[in-house]
Amino acid sequence: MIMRWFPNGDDKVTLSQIRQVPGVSGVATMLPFVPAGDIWTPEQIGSVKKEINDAGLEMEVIESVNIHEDIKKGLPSKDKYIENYIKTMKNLSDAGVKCICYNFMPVLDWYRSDLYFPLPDGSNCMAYSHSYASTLTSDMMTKDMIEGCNDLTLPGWEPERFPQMAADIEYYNNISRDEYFSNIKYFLDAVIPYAEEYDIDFGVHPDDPPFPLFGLPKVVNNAEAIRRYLALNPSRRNGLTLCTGSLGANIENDIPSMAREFASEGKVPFVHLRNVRHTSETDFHESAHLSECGDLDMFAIVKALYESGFNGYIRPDHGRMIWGETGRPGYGLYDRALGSNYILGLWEAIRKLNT
Ligand code: DNO
Repeated sequence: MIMRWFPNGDDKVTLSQIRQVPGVSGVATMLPFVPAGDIWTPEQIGSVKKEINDAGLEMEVIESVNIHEDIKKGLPSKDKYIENYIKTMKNLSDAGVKCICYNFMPVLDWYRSDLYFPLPDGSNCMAYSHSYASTLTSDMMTKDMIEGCNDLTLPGWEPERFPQMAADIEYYNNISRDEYFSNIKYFLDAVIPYAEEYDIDFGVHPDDPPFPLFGLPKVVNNAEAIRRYLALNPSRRNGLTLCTGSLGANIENDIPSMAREFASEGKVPFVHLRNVRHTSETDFHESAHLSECGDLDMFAIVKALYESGFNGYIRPDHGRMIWGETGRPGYGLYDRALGSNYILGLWEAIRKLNT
């Protein structure tokens, strides 16, 4: 069990607080100040690792090493960025990293239409309205997210992305989904042999939300798309970050069955566990992790993982903001701490009932 944490003073939650959450042994982190496409140097990695290890925690998971847009677009400059990516993998492996979470979403990483949606219990959480999102331009969307971020960087909304966003959207509107998948395959075939050599599992993160915006292709949004993605390169290292909230936003996705299918193939190195409550077929708000607080059956998901021999990393995903806490939306301490211990409780009960 790990928790997400951002280095360089860019997190209100401290490593010593995380260390005190029972059962949490490490963090998933990243170097937010290194632009996508640049090499993460051993010195940069080493100094974050030292800080984490000094706090008594492990740094075995990186979320994310972002992929340069030229790779996603399949431009000739992609090879240079892929070469840099492989060097970063080597440097991370030398520092003991075992898992890289990344995504292949074009232009946008994730989006919510409300970062502070009020719940009846007085807490707040993030929410999504598809009809609202569909009225936005990329500039309006960026403005919403930046204004809501509480002066902390929002992962996936790094300022370097903004200037060319509108042009990028247009670019992707002019390539087919098949072409996009061939760009993914090109990337995977280049990096996965190194993942094997460096002992690193790759976990692609699903599209979040799983519904199309700005006409951009969706790549990892249901079981069929995941099967297609994993088949692009058959290595076990080409895996999935099973994000229950992202996939669960589509009510047609059966998350326990996806967990069972992909974890039993050994293709799930990393799980993001969170719950969502739908207010319509496409609209939802995030919720406390407990099954009864949302639409996902956390017991069924954890049971499917357990029974499929899952032995990767889990982190509690986006929690609510509770008890007056302020900070990066989705990434407060308290609700994620509650969530992690609920999940660990489910795991313990299932394990003991099975042994
Ligand atoms: C949002 C996160 C995503 C995720 C990336 C992985 O809160 O779940 O930003 O980290 O998509 O590359």
